Amino acid sequence: TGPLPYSRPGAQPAVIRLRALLVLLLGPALLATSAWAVEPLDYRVLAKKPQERRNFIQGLEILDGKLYVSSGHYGQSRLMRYNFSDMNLEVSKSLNRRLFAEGVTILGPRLYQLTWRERMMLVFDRQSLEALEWFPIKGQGWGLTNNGEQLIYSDGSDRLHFMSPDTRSVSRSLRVTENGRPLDRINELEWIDGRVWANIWQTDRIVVINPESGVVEASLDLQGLLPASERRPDTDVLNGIARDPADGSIWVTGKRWPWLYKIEVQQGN
Ligand code: DDQ
Ligand code: CA
Repeated sequence: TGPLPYSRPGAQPAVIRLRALLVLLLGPALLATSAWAVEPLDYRVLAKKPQERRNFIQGLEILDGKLYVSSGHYGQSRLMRYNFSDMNLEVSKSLNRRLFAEGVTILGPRLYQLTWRERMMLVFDRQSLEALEWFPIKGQGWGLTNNGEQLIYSDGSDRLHFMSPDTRSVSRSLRVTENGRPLDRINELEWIDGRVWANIWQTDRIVVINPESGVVEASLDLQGLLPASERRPDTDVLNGIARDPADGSIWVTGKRWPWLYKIEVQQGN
């Protein structure tokens, strides 16, 4: 018996080359149908609460029965705390008129509020909301949330930055992709069940991002949530996501919207 044809010297590299070619050609196609597949989500409105229309919502968070709102625009930027059950405004702090307020989140004993082009992170005492200090950040400040350990912020690009509140330096920057392509204009954020939910600026869409891979795993289209009849000339885009840790409910709103909506999200088709 002679040698098998494919064990002839020189034949094996050709087989390997063919296999490499197949992986190269089929790999992306396989990824596109599995790892990259964006699951469409559906929603149902369960409840709504009236909201001050003047609030240009840039950050939204709920903790211990309180709703924290960061409202933007130069000369109008504020940090507010409402008693969430009756929406009674408890604290309202006006920022310096040169600051444009962005995302807000509470981690440990501090509340953090981002500013937009000023690239400053403002630090407040969580209880008293007394301003304590500020520190500079890399890039613009857009959305802000936390995963219990790190602050996570967006800067208007396709990146999410992870920052320890102790070191105050970015330890990891994650590129967000949808169907394999960069997804930019990532705005308000919320950490929900191990994922980052994000508003995409100037769209009615919320995406669900895997915080390890940066892959958009699901997408929720909220077009039509605020009916045309309730819009005014100054009504701006969908922005603001908050999960109430008390019951896991999810609340969304927009810039100068009259309502906060409690939504239930299900798999779509
Ligand atoms: N951002 O929230 C998407 C980061 C910024 C929104 C800014 C919209 C109003 C612009 C007014 C600019 C005044 C110089
Ligand atoms: Ca939020």
